[in-house]
Parts: sequence; C-alpha cells; structure tokens
Amino acid sequence: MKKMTIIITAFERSPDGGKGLARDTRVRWALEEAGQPYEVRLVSFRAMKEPAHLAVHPFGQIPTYEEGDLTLFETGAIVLHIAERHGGLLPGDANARARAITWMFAAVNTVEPPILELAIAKFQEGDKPWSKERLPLIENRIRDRLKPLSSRLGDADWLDGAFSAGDLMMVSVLLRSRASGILDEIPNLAAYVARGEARPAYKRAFDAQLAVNTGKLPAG
Ligand SMILES: N[C@@H](CCC(=O)N[C@@H](CS)C(=O)NCC(=O)O)C(=O)O
Repeated sequence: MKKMTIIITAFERSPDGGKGLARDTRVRWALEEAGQPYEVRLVSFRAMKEPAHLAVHPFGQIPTYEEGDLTLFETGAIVLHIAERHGGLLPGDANARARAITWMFAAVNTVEPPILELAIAKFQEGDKPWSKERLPLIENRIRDRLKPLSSRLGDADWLDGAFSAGDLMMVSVLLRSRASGILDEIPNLAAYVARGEARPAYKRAFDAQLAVNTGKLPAG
C-alpha cells in the first residue's frame, strides 16, 4: 500500500517567536517519536479564518493533520491517532494503554485550561480594570492542578512507567506554564518537563518549528 504523506499546519509566524509553545510542536514531537516524516503547510492568521482552512479546522486554528483522505484537528486527537498507528507512544498492554490515554485527556482537559486562562488574562485581557485582581486567582488554579500532579509523579521519570503519549501531552501543556514561574516552584515537575525536552525527538520538533520562525530553514 502506498504510504500517504502527512501534512500538518503551523503558524506562518508564531506569536511566541519560536519558543515551541504553539501547538504544532506537540504534533511534530509525536511524529518524531514515531519516526514519521511529515510536511508542513504554513498559514497566516488571516488564512486560518478563510474557507479553505475552515474546511480542515472548523474553529480556524492550527494545527491540523492530513493524511490521504483523513483530516484531523485537536492535538489530543492527532497525537492519539499517531500513537495508535505507530510504535513508541503507547504501551502494548491494554490497561496501561488506557491509562496513558487517560493522562492525555488529563493534560488537555484538566491541566491545560487554567494555564490557557492565565495566558488569555495576561495577553488579551491585560488592559481590563479587573485584570490585576484576577491573575493571582488563576495562578492559584494552576497550582491546584500542578501540586496533585507533582504528588502523583513523585520521583518517577514518567507518569505511568515508560514514556508515553500521556507524557508527551502533559509535558507540552506544562511547558506553557513555565513563563509564569509556577512550573519552577515545583521541582519534580520542572525536572519532568526538562526530561521531555531532552528527548531527541522533542529537540528535532523544537528545532523544526524554530527554523520556521527564524526563517533559517525551509519548513518540513
Ligand atoms: N484545543 C486545540 C487548541 C488549538 C489552538 O488553540 N491553536 C492555537 C495555536 S497554538 C491557534 O490556532 N490560535 C489562533 C486562533 O485561535 O485564532 C488543540 O489542542 O488543537
């Protein structure tokens, strides 16, 4: 069977300037862990809201994933798809696999929301009169998620045995809390994230998105 080319979308110019926080990085990382080559279609903020992109992503966002007839959006679903079809991201044992998927959902559904809320409060609502009072409340909501996560991780390297797509998603989400200083308040979580960043596959993913944002190499 002919192998389909995988095409993902990413920001033409990421607002973070290449710090790896745009969500295409987690998809690139999963593809690198799985040893799958991919191409990147860069989209501008304007193009993201136009019909051609909305046909691929109903909310007009990045990243998306195309492989032959299949089109996906939502990084949780994309990473799960990659993990289910290729080795290296999900354990073989059915129960361990279900637990790894549980951590993926925990990352996007339980840990990411307050982290995202803080970014919105700072960068989109920072000029509102109530913004200053609200920030510490959201910061505490992040701590309310990170502390139990830290307790569960303990001194283990990864959340449930070997590195999995659950860790990939969790590290990706936690990276977005580093700028607030909250991640570094919790040493075992900071070390967990650093372990993720030290993986060769993460480095390749990071470098690829950085190259796009610094204009040093062609995408893909
Ligand atoms: N829950 C979605 C979030 C996607 C998302 O927020 N993408 C951001 C980039 S990291 C985006 O496209 N923002 C531009 C916009 O929403 O207009 C996922 O995990 O894929």
